[in-house]
Amino acid sequence: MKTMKMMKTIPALLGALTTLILLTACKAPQSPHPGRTYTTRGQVVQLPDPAQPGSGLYLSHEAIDDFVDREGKTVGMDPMSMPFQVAKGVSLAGITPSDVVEFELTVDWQAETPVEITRLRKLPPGTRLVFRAAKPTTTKAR
Ligand SMILES: [Cu+2]
Repeated sequence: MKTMKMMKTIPALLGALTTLILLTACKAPQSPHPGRTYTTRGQVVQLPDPAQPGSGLYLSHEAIDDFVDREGKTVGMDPMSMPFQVAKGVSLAGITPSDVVEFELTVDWQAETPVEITRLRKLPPGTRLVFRAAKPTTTKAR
């Protein structure tokens, strides 16, 4: 009779243990994950459309060599034209399409808005951009 009781207890214990392991595994990636910032340049393609909240600022940006992806791998980002969310407090006053800007991108994959522009300034007219492919700076073997 004692053995029978043990047989019932073991699956219950295993279940509890599995739950504990799963919880621990899920917690791990949430370790302190400070946002990374990148400074790059780009040309304004299109300003955010006030009629479409979240439409973003379209920029044709230069390569970001040290761009780190969601998995923490330095993959770099090639030059491309893409929309960016602009953080509250960053003014786009006086910015018009075709302007060349330098901007700071803050990337925090845990944040509600993972990628956003946190600083932007207009560069002198005639500033030439270089659209070469990204050269990921640290290629860690995995
Ligand atoms: Cu991009």
